[in-house]
Amino acid sequence: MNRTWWKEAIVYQIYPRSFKDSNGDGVGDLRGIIEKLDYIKSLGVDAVWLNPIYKSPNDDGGYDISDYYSIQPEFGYMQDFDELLAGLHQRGLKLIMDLVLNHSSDEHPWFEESKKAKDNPYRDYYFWRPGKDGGPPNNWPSFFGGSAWQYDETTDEYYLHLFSRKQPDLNWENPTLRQELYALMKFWLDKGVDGLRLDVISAISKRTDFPDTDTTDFNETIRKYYANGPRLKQFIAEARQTLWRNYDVITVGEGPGITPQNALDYLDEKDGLNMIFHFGHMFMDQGPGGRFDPIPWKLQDFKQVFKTWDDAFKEKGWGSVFLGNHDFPRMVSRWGDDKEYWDKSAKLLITLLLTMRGTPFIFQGDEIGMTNTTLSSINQSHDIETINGWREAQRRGITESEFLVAVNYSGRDNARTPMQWNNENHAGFTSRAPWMELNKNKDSINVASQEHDPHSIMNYFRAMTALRKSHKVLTYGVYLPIETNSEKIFLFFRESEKEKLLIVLNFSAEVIILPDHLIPENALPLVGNYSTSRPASQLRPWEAVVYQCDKI
Ligand code: TEU
Ligand code: CA
Repeated sequence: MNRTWWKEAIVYQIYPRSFKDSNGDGVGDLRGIIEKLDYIKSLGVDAVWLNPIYKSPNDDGGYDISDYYSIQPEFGYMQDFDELLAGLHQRGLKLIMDLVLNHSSDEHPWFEESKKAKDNPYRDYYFWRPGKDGGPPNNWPSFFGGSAWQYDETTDEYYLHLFSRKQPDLNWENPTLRQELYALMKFWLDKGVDGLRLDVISAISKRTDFPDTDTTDFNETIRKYYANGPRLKQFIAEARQTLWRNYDVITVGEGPGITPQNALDYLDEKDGLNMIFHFGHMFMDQGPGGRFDPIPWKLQDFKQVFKTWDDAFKEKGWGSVFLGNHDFPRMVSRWGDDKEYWDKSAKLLITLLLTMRGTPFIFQGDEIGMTNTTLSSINQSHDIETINGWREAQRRGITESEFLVAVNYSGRDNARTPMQWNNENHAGFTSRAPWMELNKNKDSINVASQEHDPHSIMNYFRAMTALRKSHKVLTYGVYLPIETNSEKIFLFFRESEKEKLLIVLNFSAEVIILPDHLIPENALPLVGNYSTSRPASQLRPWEAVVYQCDKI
């Protein structure tokens, strides 16, 4: 397997609006990130993935872009971006930009033209269709509730928006539009960015006959109707051949609906992406109704996802590993225990993330164990998915307190509360009223309180990034899960010709006695989340240990 920086990198995801405010307007900005470059470097990460920073009405957290060539005014100016990129590169850090090419904002000039008339030159930059039987052209639901079609009376037709009404889908069938997209990507690549995270790339090829979906299971509808369209491979290959191959840039495709069976179609060495984000584990606690229909998840299924996807990329291709991001609840609250075993389970999840095969992505704040927040009313939410979801829930007679239980478990606001830097006002995120309320635990969970504590989650994260760097087996070694039908423990080896590490994770609050033979006699513990020793075969609550095993 050829060695490359992006397979060896640990990536830190920054949601700019909530990272650091430098000018006291309560909104995070680029200069705030510049202030924190040494902090980011100190974590032992190698690259930053920046969520969208382009001009946007902010209907969906910046994923509704109205000008791909300019910076969101609240975030700063283009020279701030140039300084940020230079600052990252000076520190040996790379930058992965987030580009949203499946849809634009409805305030983008392209759409403002397109909606004017059926014969407007920009009409086919988007998907317009006449209604059917007095309603939308088909029964596709939007990710954000309601129909995926919006009627526009100017031309008496509907336009497609898989996401919000303010995010009309771009028509990649139109070669002129594709050339415009390549031009805007070229603008950023010429600035020297090192990677592109391609938002919802799996949906850019539409089934232009727009058949009705035959299932009420939303994630199945994504897989069968929105993702993996007929020309997806062709569009990716064209972008690669036309543009990306001329730059030393990596492309990470966000692929809801991409399956282990078809993932390699999109990761072709010559014509494909470099890696994808898959969502195998990300919907396992969502029922047929999607995000606000939470169901319990099983550790067996969780473990199976890692095995299934590692098998998919055993010979070819490359995956990313993430346990949380700006679209999902905080990893310690979702997969760990953010109450009694907050410290141990946060460290255990960091251990899993940094010993698994695939490029690890850590979301801002997860390195200090930030947890879910608690909204006490829907109007505290800033997320269109939650706000629209509430409108749908009301129609089904669900009360606000019932809906808030689902929102506080799986809503996206959980991950978007401002970063907690210290225990000063607004946790040092801003000097004035923040755009979004901070988590109430900001005084006990913050960077400053962990910086000098050798046993803090943050310093455990630093130890784990150092471990991953000093043991190449964690990057290039094979992943060998130890099959147990346990709902409590997750065990696996990472092995190369030279090294063999055993990772032991207790995903429970119980003391687990492991079968004696399981941990090799001479296994040497390298890192663990308990600072005291114990009999090797006894795993304490939420205990994580990385052992060095002899290569026999
Ligand atoms: O998310 C697309 C996606 O993968 C959805 O499943 C995602 O989980 C979203 O929250 C809907 O449930 C990308 C971005 O990461 C997300 O922030 C945007 O809202 C979305 O695309 C539209 O651009
Ligand atoms: Ca600001």
